[in-house]
Amino acid sequence: MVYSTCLSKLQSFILISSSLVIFVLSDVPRPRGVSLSKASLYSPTKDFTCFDGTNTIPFSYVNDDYCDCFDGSDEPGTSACLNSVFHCTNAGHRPQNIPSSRVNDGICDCCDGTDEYAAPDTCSNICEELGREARAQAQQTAELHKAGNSIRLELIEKGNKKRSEMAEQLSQLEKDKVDALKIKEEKEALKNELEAKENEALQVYREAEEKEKQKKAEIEKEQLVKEATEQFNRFDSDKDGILTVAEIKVVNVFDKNKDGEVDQDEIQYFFGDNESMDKDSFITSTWSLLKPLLMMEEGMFRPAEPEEAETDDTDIPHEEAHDMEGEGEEETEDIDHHEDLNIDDHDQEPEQDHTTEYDDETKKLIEEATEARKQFTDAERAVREIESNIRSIQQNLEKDYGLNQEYATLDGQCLEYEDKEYVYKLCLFEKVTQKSKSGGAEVGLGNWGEWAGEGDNKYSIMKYTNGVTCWNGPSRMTIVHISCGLETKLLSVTEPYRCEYKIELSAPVACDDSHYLKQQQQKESHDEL
Ligand code: MAN
Repeated sequence: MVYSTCLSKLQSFILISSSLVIFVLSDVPRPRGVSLSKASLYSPTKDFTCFDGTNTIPFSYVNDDYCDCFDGSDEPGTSACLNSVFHCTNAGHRPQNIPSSRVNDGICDCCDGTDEYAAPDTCSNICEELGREARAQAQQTAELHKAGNSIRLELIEKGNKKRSEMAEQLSQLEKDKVDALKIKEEKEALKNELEAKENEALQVYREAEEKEKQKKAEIEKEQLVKEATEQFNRFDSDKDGILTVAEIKVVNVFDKNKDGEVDQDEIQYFFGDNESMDKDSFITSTWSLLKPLLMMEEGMFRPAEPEEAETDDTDIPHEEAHDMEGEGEEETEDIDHHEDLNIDDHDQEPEQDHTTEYDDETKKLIEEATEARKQFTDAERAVREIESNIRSIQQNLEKDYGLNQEYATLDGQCLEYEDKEYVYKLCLFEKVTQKSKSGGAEVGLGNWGEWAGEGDNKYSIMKYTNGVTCWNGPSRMTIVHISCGLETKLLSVTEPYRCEYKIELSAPVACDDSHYLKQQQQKESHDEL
């Protein structure tokens, strides 16, 4: 410990001659590693106070290769403090600040070589050469900005023109909308009036049709009662007006499963829990169960003449009919008889529908109302179209196209970029997409979101968000960095993080001459510090 302290002091002594005593060659004498702007803080005639105010030391301790200040401000020209900064003047090029830890480390950090003063032969001063190259480069960039800026000025002019045209269109559309709404109202009133007349005329037909329908239903009902009654009378063999279990047991149509007898399940099916059934109950409940069976078994049947039906009922006793089951002639006769009983005339009468022939007056009213409906629909569509145009112009006018509307004419312009795997498409202020070269659907990498640059550089970064959701992850999004270039084109597309894409876009619109000059000046004055 003592040894190391002694060694450190010895080193300090050796270095004092080269660090403290030797002031840098410039107008203002200052310790090594100190910038012009901080020179006044190091006065050889006074004690030195650390920048953070935590310690005051004799001036001879400055650059003595021993760290006395927590902030490293006493050792700008040595590597004694971890956190101090060495300033190289770099005459002929840009001044530079480097961490003092790099002082005398055998590597040339400053182009003037001053960071390696312990071995002066290590580095040669290449600042003039570098400065020349940098100035040529800066000149080129300035020229690019100048040329780009003139295109940008044209874009500004076009952008402003486009905006004022849109504003004009908008006010014209607002006027058109007022007119279109008026027409719509008129057409609606006319439609209502003509529809009322049409309705009144059609009402007569509707009532007639309704009456016809009712009549038909009544006939059908009567028919049903008639055929059910006929069958009831046939099965009611003792003609007492009551159908009993005994009476149906001998009629084979009640033998649903055709096993040769009408069993308990079948009786239950047709009679429910009743032992007998009067005619009304037969008509309302049993007939609907029986009729399909009769029709299936015996084909379509139509009502027989009352006399014939009477004859049938008396001529064919049920017992006999049952006994003769499967015996051909009688059975056939029975079937024939029922085939004749074609009571279902439903299909034979065409349905009364709206094919009704209307009288000429009604026809004229329908035509007029139809035309009025069409005109109203057209008027409605016209209003909707105007409203949709208004909305889209308003959306455009609300968009931020830059401080001078310089981006306005680029809205909707699409640019493509291909890499090995994908074709990327950026439609400015709309969306970004990606399409695999090996096929498949287009994948949305984001929709226009906002400007995302900071401060004065707001309009140099675009953000497109809410793209297609990444598998097991968030929605895809794209950041577009815009730099000055004479052509509007995509320079690169990368995916620095999964489903987060970065596009480099060069465009004259980003060549803002005055902004560039301002930035350059700021940089230069910062470098001087
Ligand atoms: C697709 C492409 C890629 C993306 C993956 C994520 O293959 O959109 O860019 O990284 O999906 O699963």
